[in-house]
Amino acid sequence: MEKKKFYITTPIYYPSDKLHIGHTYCTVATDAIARYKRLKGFDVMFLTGTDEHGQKIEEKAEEAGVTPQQFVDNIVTGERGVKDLWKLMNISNDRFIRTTDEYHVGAVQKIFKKMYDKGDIYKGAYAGKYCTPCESFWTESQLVDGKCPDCGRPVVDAQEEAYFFRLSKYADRVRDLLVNTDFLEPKSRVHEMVNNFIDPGLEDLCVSRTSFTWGVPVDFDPGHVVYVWVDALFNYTTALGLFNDKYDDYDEYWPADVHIVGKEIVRFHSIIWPAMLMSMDMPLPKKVFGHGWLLLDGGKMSKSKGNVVDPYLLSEKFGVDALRFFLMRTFPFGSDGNFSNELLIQTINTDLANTLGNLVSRTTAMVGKYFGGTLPAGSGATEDEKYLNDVYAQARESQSEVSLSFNFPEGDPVKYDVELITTALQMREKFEEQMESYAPHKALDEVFKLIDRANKYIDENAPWALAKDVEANGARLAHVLYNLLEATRLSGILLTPFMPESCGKLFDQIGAGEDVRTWDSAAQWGALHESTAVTKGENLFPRVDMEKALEELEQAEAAARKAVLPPIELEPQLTEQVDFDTFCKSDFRAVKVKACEAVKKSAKLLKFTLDDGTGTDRQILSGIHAWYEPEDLIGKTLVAIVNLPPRKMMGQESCGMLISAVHTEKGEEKLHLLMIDDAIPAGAKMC
Ligand code: ME8
Repeated sequence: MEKKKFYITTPIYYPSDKLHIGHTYCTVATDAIARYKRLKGFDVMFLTGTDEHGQKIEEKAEEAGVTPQQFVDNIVTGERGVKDLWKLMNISNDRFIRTTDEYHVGAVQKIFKKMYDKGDIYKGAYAGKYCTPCESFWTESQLVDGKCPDCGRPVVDAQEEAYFFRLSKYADRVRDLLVNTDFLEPKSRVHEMVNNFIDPGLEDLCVSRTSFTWGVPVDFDPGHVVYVWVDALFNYTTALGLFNDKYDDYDEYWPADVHIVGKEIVRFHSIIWPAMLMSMDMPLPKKVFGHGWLLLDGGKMSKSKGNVVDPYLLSEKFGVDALRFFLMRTFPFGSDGNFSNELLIQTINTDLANTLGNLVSRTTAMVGKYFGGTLPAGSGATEDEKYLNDVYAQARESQSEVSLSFNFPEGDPVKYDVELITTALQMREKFEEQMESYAPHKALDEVFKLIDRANKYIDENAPWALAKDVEANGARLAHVLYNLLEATRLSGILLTPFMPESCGKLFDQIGAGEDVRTWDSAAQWGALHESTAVTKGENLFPRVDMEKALEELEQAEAAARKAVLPPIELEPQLTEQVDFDTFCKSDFRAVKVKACEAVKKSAKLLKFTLDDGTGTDRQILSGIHAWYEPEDLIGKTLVAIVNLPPRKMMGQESCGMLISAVHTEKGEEKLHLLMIDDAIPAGAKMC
């Protein structure tokens, strides 16, 4: 039977900076969904890539003194670039598109021409605002406090001859799509789009630029480049072969089943994208899912704020799977979530080390200790348990509810077996329901219900007590351990999309072969061969020492921050001019340090007793203790401004100010007192 197709995409990322944990979140989520669909037997096409054109890239390249192509090549294919990151994170994309790929460029030109020929793209003049970092056009009324409504940064005036797309023509159809179908989810995003963008009136969209060149040239009008979002959005179709010979599976996979995108680009995907597809008479994607942001200290991560979290650092420290798991387990996919290193370590320790890791290591250790690694024949599912399995299988088939009631005498251990097994037999369906609603965090909750139940089952059955009398309890002990292996296997199958590598190791440890790692077998209790060889291997999820790890992370993050900081930063020069007479009113003199001591209770202040040539000592306080020890300054000749009004600091008077040179080096403030030739007498005037 031919497999059902499933086409899923991530946004294509701007290689204007190295990617951070927010991008990783989006890609890992898409990967987990793609892997889940493959597990279910779908023929999946998973596309990701990079969106390499636009003014922002052109400007960044210029700053770096390289060509735009060299600039993006470095970030996409260079060491620790985008491709390296997805490899490290075990992303299973089937295809990777770069919008600078020739086949894509040619296809975008044809697409642009087709919409132009249809009359949906026309020439006009653009006058408005442009946010370069977001590559977004805005009207005056859309600005918030005169700034970009998406990122809050300043916008620039953009005035140029441009082509426009008749977005307004498609407003009603797009509105209908959003309001009356499940095209856009979560639903909260629909209200946002309709209320903020469609109902106030959709204006035609500027779709070409002439003020820079880094883009797809409009082939019938040299000087114009296609607006980067038009170029970018069509990647989802050119990567399948639309208008190019590079690929040939457009008919197989288009329309996409889902585009996974971050909330700030929902507008492009749910309004502009369907409108352009309508113009092209192409089928619309079935769904756009707008996920939330990972925030840091309540705000969006951004390179310019210097608060990005490096996925390389975290995966090197805690392992790729632990990071993947954390991202999916902790943050509800449709909402924003606050990232913190503490939360990451807490999740690793609670869910992975204490809960899942404990189940695996205790179970495999006990099979080893009590049975030499192989359970005896007859320890597998009982006839009653097989019956239970069939009841649930039939209910799934007929889509009906199972209603069974049991009445176990107090202390009957079969009660524990039945509770464990019924939890397990319901898990896959509940998991599936959540995954199909794009709620991976809730899907994981379902798996952890079984893992928690299994850990409780260990305590209820106390295998160590059963082992004291193997003669009498050996069969029960073996059955208890078999049930634990089964619970581990079933959980492992559903955790595989999230932690592919660790789950492979988990299966190896419990002796689960390929035939019992499948989606079908995730709903079959008793499928694990009872005489399988179990080995207690490496600890799959080691516990993390929170305090130590936080300290190490802080150091590593500080070092990484320093590495990207400019080596030397200088205060900008003042542009406001002072007239000569005003300047001459400042009296700078050579002063000699007679005594110097730290001011009590102050970490910063040093108190100087200075010879200023007048015959009377001058006292100046200066906040420079971070850079100088008092004894090192005695006898030095410095420069002071002596006609500032006296002021009190920490209860002591300061008459003047010592002059220093300041700059910032790798983010650290540096200060040097101005020291002059000792041959210069105290009191000499500087002019
Ligand atoms: O938008 N938390 O590229 P991009 C969660 N080139 N997601 C985040 C995030 C965070 N802190 N920061 C970024 C673009 N993202 C376009 C896409 S598609 C045709 C073109 C997500 O590199 C962001 O929400 O700026 C977006 O979905 C994705 O990373 C790419 O962002």
